[in-house]
Amino acid sequence: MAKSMSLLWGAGSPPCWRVMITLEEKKLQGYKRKLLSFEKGDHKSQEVLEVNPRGQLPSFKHGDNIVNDSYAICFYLESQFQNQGNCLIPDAAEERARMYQRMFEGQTFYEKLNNVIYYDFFIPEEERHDSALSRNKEALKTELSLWEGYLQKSPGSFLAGSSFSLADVVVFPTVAYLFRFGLSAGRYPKLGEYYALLKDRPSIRASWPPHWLENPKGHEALKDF
Ligand SMILES: N[C@@H](CCC(=O)N[C@@H](CS)C(=O)NCC(=O)O)C(=O)O
Repeated sequence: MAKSMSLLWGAGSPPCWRVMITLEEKKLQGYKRKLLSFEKGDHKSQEVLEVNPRGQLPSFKHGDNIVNDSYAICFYLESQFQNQGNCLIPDAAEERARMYQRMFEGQTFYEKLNNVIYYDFFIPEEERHDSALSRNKEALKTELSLWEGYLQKSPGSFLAGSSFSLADVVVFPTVAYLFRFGLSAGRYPKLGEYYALLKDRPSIRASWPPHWLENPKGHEALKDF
């Protein structure tokens, strides 16, 4: 089954990482995958554009079915392979509600993080303002308090509750980036515990960004948060 799947991916891309975690959780190892370089502009190549006209990664095919958005791929794989590997959508309505809520809030979390750590990358030099970056930092701090609170109130160790779910699949890469960029587990203890619990989960280990393995030392942009 996995042999009819192909994934075009980029190292360190959180959307790609979500898909790779899901493929591992659903025991779909053995899918075809090709690592492309953002630096070389591979994501705008004909090979990608044929699958994904947005020229973005991930780009994913299962047989003739094309699904490119990371959330869509995660839902697609979970529904097509419901009885294979780990079930990633909880049965209980209470946990399921929390899973959907945290998944979609996870997009805001990801955006607020990018607005800080990739500010210089996304904003042309002549449009950059210290005041804008400070505002983005304040917005990320507010976001961090929210997630710290969610984990504190969760009835289990995971975002939806007692079991690992699609909420963890999509949000974990954001949390991993926070710590890669120097977030203090002392100041955000619940996020620190969550990161420590999940980082060695087999699906996450197996899909860890290869350049992070080669260079375990991260950055310091969030050191003083
Ligand atoms: N909503 C998409 C976003 C995918 C995305 O933004 N991919 C980035 C890499 S992390 C990309 O390909 N960026 C290159 C570009 O937009 O030109 C998803 O979640 O899959």
